Amino acid sequence: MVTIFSPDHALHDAPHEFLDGKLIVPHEVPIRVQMILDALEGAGIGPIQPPRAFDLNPIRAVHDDDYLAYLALAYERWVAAGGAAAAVLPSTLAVRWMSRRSVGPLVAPGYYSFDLSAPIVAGTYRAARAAADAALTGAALLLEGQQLAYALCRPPGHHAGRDLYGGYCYLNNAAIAAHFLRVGSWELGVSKLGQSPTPNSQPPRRVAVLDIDFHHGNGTQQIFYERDDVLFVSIHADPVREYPYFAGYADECGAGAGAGFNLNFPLEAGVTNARYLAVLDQALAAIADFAPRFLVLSAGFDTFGGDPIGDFALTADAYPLIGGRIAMLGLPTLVVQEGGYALAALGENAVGLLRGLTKN
Ligand code: SP5
Ligand code: ZN
Repeated sequence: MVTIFSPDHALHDAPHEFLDGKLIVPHEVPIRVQMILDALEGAGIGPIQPPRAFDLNPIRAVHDDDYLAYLALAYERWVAAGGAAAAVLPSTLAVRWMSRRSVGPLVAPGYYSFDLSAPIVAGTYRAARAAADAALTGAALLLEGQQLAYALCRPPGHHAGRDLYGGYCYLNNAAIAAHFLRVGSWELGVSKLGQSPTPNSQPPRRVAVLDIDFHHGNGTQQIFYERDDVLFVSIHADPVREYPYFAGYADECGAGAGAGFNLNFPLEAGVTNARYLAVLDQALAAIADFAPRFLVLSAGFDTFGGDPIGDFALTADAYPLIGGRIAMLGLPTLVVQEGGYALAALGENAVGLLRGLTKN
């Protein structure tokens, strides 16, 4: 089992986030991944490697060019136009009947984001690129024959849509990796893989994304909503009561060719280990039916009972069991780090999940 990690994550360090009208200390902080890294090293769970450097092509396959160009220069342009040096946060959001494109330096944040929890600082884009590179490196390792890789990504990604950031997420690491696994390296013009590509005549390499973060992966859902070659399955807090509120309901099943290839399991507060595992079994049965060639696991530990923004009741014992059940699919699996904010528990929970995944 290889872990892919870049110290460049620390370039993204938000000064604050808005929550319920309060400017608060951010939940999504650099020490999160340091806690996990320390625990992995302590557990001797396998090598930790830096990501390979990918060009923009595999990211452009998932995110719009204008969005990427915005993210790359958002902070400098914001500051030059008189925005607060602390971070980019919009004043006016594009919503429903007022969603015309307007992308001046102080206004573009409102066009390209959907909440006030994802400030952009000087190093945000570089950190997000490093996280996407970590996910892509993990995907490349699976394409090269590895059975399990862990992309220790930060910032996380599953709330980021094709052209929309929010929920601490800017680039959708899991979606970028899933699409890369789906199409292979050759279509993306990436020649760095140490293996000749599988010919296109081979059967389609369908990919499943299983999202076990506490929050619905609204960005990943959007990206694959009309596709039948990438199945998206998410187990999460019912959006009736929890973020992201406006997506993640059970009747969101996919559209067009993607009808039937999006599966949401919204859950009540107080979910226990036993309850979670029973729902996980239903999710895994759907994935097994789909018969993918690869699995991408969007892994958040905000399902833990002690998480400051979650309301499930999972204990540390749950994560090895969750990993063990997922491993029973027998699929080459890329674990992509998403949320989880109970700092002191993150290391144990990550090690637990990975230990479960490496059994049988
Ligand atoms: C990647 C990720 O986990 N992003 C989550 C972003 C959530 N931001 C809004 C959190 C709303 C918290 N509501 C507090 C409820 C306290 N029980
Ligand atoms: Zn989350």
